[in-house]
Amino acid sequence: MSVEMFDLAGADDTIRFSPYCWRIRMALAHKGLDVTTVPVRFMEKTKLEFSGQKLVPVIRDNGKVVSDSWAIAEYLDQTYPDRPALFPGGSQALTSFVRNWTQTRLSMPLMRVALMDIFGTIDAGDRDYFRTTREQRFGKKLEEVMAPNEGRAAFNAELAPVRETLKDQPFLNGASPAFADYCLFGIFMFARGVTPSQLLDEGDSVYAWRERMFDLHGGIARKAPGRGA
Ligand SMILES: N[C@@H](CCC(=O)N[C@@H](CS)C(=O)NCC(=O)O)C(=O)O
Repeated sequence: MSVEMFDLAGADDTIRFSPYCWRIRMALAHKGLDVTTVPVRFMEKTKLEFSGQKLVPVIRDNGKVVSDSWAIAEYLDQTYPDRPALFPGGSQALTSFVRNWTQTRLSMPLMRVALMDIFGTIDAGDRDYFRTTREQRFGKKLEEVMAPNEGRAAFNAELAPVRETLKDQPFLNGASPAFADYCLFGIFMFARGVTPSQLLDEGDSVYAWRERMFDLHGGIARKAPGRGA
């Protein structure tokens, strides 16, 4: 039986752009588990009522319901210990650093590049909710958050330690990918889902890593519909 995964969707519900959901799409593929995704738009939270909270991703696996991407990754390693590990060799604590670093340092520069692209990607019925909640969060109008050139430069500056690391090894986890890679990759899949803006230069070690990530697990990420590269 396949794992059911509730996943944030745009107006075109083949576009899945949540960075947290992409972490889990990749994690499920890493574990070799079949998945059936259920698209959820912002105004369709009733679909999540069974989980007792309002955010995606949520998975249902053999009747077990788990929400929150980090809790899901832990659940998958605990439940499927004989399959490739998401936290190999006791790497969970350091992976937590990668998770928090992506969220605290990369999200905001990316918003400056792509916030209005998200607005253009989501369903018309989601736009009032999105504008209200995000303007509360950012303390300004969506349009005032935008500063694409500065955002792209800041995003690339933040990637400096990743860039250095990936000059010496193919994945953040080392010779093969693990959840640390998926935490960062989710950010790029979010960008690919919503924006045609190019974030990386071709000669960049991060660009080469992202290409390797696109190709993992039968190329599920490369095949996913999106508005960008
Ligand atoms: N800590 C949660 C965060 C999940 C989260 O923020 N999900 C966003 C999508 S990227 C969401 O469901 N947003 C719905 C909303 O803002 O109403 C995780 O790691 O799963």
